[in-house]
Amino acid sequence: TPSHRRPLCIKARTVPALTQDDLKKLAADKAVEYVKSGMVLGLGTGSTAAFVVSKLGELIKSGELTDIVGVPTSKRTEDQARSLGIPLSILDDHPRIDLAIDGADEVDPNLDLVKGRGGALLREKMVEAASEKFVVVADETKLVTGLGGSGLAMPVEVVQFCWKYNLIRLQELFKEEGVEAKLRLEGDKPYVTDNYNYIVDLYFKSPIKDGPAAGKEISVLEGVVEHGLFLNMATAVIIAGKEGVDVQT
Ligand code: ABF
Repeated sequence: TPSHRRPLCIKARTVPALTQDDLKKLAADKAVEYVKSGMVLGLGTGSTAAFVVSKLGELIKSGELTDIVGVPTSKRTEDQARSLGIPLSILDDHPRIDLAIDGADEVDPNLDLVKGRGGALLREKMVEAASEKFVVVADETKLVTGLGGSGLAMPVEVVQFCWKYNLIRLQELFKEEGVEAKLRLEGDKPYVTDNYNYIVDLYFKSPIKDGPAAGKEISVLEGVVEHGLFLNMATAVIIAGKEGVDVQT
């Protein structure tokens, strides 16, 4: 058969499916577009935020971003940023942050968040509350219709002193919802935060009905340091999914 008469057979190119890490990186790259030279940046914690920090490191190294100061939200992030040559500071010296970029564990339709499964909730909340803009980066697996309803932990950082007493008080607080409270462990020892506290993880059976009320009730308990409900804090959420990157504000 002459070649022009042969049936045309176009082999479909198989595009490899995006992995969860690819999605996290897509969200991170999009968030870094918000960064301008001269900014003081809150540097988040977790695997998605780590992609942000590494991209920032690249841009600073190449000279595309200059005069950046990073305020890290954990010792892990501090180590990563330092290894990439990102100039660092703390809230004491930079109490006003232009933009914080961080991951989340759950994102609801109001852009309210559960954070802290990575254990850095206290520093994250301090830094993000001090930020003029707070951009969240996440892949689509983090989207929920109601906070706490994923069956995964809502963390509460508590002082080590009489942690069991506080664990029971937290469980009592949400007795009607049938919440189970568990001390977070690392191996067979309690997990210790960067601030030398423990974490009590709360497992809700259904979404938290009134987030602000729950947050207040938790916060007033003596010995509670911080909780993982980040309400009314996010300026924008960048969600990467198989269909593309979506920015919600
Ligand atoms: C931080 O890292 C935390 O608030 C949250 O717990 C966690 C999310 O991690 P990852 O991006 O690895 O899912 O943002």
